[in-house]
Amino acid sequence: MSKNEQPIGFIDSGVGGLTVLKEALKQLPNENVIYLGDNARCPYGPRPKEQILAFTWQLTKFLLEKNIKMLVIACNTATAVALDEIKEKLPIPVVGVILPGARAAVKATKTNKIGIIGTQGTIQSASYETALRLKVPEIQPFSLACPRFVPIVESNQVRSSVAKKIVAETLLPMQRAKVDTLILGCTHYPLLRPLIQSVMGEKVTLIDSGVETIGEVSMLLDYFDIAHLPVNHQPIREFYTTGSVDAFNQIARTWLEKPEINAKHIKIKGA
Ligand code: I24
Ligand code: DGL
Repeated sequence: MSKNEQPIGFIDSGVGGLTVLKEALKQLPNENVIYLGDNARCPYGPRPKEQILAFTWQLTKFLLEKNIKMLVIACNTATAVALDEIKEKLPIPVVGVILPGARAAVKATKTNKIGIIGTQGTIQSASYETALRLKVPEIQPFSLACPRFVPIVESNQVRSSVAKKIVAETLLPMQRAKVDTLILGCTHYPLLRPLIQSVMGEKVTLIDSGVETIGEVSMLLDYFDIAHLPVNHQPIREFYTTGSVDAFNQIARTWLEKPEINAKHIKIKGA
């Protein structure tokens, strides 16, 4: 076993990818990590494909210069649009959040009826549907864009009655589709999980793509023999944002329960 100290890189359109990073800190506490959030240009969900692809490349190039050993595209929208191209061109392993979620859903379903919710970009790309059908042709995927969910989370309203109403209304077609498994195909949706679960009913299995993704990262670290072994000192955790450092720090410190987080601002052309 080696002891690879190079960091794992995480990119996202903003702070949503911190749901994925939180899982990394839990499942892989020895790893050095670098997170880059494109807060200046968030959200990616409603943007055209070409733009999402160009932005994701810019984020990727920034982290490549930080000597990362693996790249996690922690954003569903960016994964849907850019994973294939980036994976093909990078010399290091690149992991997206879609395949691990699809794999977990295939494992969980008993009826082959799997629902997917995400941003407009993610749903339009049909990436989850393609991934599911390639694995098991019999799967009947049912996709639904939920453009109102990210704003609920970002306005701190997940516990409000308005949120309850919006989630119930939006998920009506999903309830009618009688899925037994539902993929939370957006970084923000784990924060709405209790609401989504109560609307869909306790019998529906919810799949958190972020959780599954880190399971896969963990497996790849072992497969390529590049995991970082436990050491006596604190691992390095670096945060970068293209937006406001104060706003980023506030959310990251609370969410990760790490008051010591001090993000750095970076300038990206066009951001
Ligand atoms: N959650 C998210 N984004 C926000 C937010 C939030 N404001 C409150 N909460 N704002 O995403 C987005 C716009 N900002 C981001 C920072 O830079 C400037 C622009 C979900 C985060 C998932 C980890 C609610 C909230 C919080 C603390 C922790 C978690 C959380 F205030 F959801
Ligand atoms: N991170 C995005 C995703 O997972 C959600 C926020 C956005 O639209 O940028 O799809």
